[in-house]
Amino acid sequence: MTVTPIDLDAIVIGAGFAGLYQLHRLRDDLDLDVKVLEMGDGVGGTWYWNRYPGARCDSESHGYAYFFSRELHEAWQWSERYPGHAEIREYLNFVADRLDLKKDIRFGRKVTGCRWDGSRWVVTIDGGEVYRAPWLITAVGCLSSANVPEIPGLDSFQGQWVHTGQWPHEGVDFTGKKVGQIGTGSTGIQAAPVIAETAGDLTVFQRTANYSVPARNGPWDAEYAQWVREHYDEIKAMVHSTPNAHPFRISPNKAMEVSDRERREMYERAWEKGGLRFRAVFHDLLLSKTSNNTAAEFIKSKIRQIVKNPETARMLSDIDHPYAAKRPPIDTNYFETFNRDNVALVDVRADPIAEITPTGMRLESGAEHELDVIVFATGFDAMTGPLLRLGIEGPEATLSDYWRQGPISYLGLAMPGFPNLFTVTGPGSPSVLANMPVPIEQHVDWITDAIAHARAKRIATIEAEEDAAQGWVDHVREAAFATLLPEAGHSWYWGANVPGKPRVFMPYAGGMVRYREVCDRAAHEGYAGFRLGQAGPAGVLDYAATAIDGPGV
Ligand code: NA7
Repeated sequence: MTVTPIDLDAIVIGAGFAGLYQLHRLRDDLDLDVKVLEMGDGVGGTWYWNRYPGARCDSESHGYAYFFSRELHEAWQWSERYPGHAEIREYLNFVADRLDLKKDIRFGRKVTGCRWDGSRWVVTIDGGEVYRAPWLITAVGCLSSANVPEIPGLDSFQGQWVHTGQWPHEGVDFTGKKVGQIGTGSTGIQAAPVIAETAGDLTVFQRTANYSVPARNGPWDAEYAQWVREHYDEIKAMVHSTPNAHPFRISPNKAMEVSDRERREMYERAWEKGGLRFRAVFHDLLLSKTSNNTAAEFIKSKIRQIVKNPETARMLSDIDHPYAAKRPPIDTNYFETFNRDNVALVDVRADPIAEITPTGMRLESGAEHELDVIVFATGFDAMTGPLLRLGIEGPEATLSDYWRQGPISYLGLAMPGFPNLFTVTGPGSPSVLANMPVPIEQHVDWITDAIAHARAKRIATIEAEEDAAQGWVDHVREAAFATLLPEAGHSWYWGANVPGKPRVFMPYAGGMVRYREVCDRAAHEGYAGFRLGQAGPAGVLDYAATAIDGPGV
């Protein structure tokens, strides 16, 4: 079979927040011929796939949006304090329609390989299509590669099993069923209360107990919506000036600088206010173990107050890491759910899962749990997983070979040995430690400027230098070790949730403000840390489409 490749100026992979904005910038500002290749049948990225019960963003709505356009901001109104998954898809569809983006998105395209042919990227699609372009930008998100643990016997299970990150669009009917949920991260903590409402029985299998703070979600009243519309500049300035890019300030106070009583009252107020703001009550919660202990103990005492069964309360509050050293969840009635008659908690650290049987689950002790549905709220092969599954091959090595000992990237944006490939929110960027749309916009703007620079100066290739990338990897590590984040060694920030994955702290913990400055400096210094290759006489930017052999030859 002969395939005629589709030649473009740039290819973007993924149609979530990042891919949509990248398409807009390259097409509408640089006038490039660009297509987005998207595996799903609609826009949304992470939110296209994560449709599990209770799926909702932990960032507050007014900060979880694009800030590049006042007009878009004023034309959209969120309905609740935190946006639910369906409303986020509505928002992204609204943006895509307003900017007329969908005509340049190819849906249902699963990328199977990306190979540099000497002057451009050749991207192959499951089914045979081939796209080629000198610029390739991955906008595949950090949490899009579902992690289903390899538990023996899963194939034999006669009931239904689902992963929260690949939730069936038609939903799952739990009515009257015996449901087992594995996992108590942010996802499991959101899902369990909603599943429990219709399930016959819900058993939550907990390996690591987790902190959680009430989200205090609720509808926005018209007055608040009006305030948000009228304060675009202030909200934008706020998300651009806080280290975590959320629309609230982190207190300058240290936890041990106030009296015990004051501290307790401040935590109480933050608990009532709810959400990730709890972490912002003191600025040193992730810097001082003593300070962190005060927050940890406060939350544990709340768990013990809420949960009536003392043994269940003990298991839920037996938490082994500092507060917020793993991604801190927020919830709606998570701990309260364990007071329901139809909900049970099982400690699978004390008694690990041995196998899945045709009718349920068996633990190492021999205890059997009969189940109709198993929900894997077991997280993702985060940050590197979505990139590695693209089959990226540079001139000298594949990305999986290059990252065998862990991800190496300069600024989380580009890798040595992979010219003209940019990764939005790649490993080494602040991404998941920040309110995602803000770093996404910053990355996309930076990448767009770099491509504009290259085109203006007839630069054919931009490639991160090895020294710069190694230096950045060291800096990312240092930034993490300046905090308590490394103390949760089993978190996905470390890749520890996927067996065999190298243990490297992946996101940049130095904060968005500092990160933005570093990126801007590199650009202002003529893309310091990048090797810039000049175009040959023909120029890399114009070449005719030629037929190449596709699969099946
Ligand atoms: P997480 O945070 O990775 O949580 C996954 C949960 O699943 C966590 O409780 C794990 O326990 C548990 N898990 C994973 N594998 C197993 C096995 N084999 N047996 C028992 N328990 C297991 O993923 P989420 O989807 O909740 O959240 C991901 C991010 O999405 C979140 O941080 C936000 O940024 C949004 P463990 O802790 O590893 O012992």
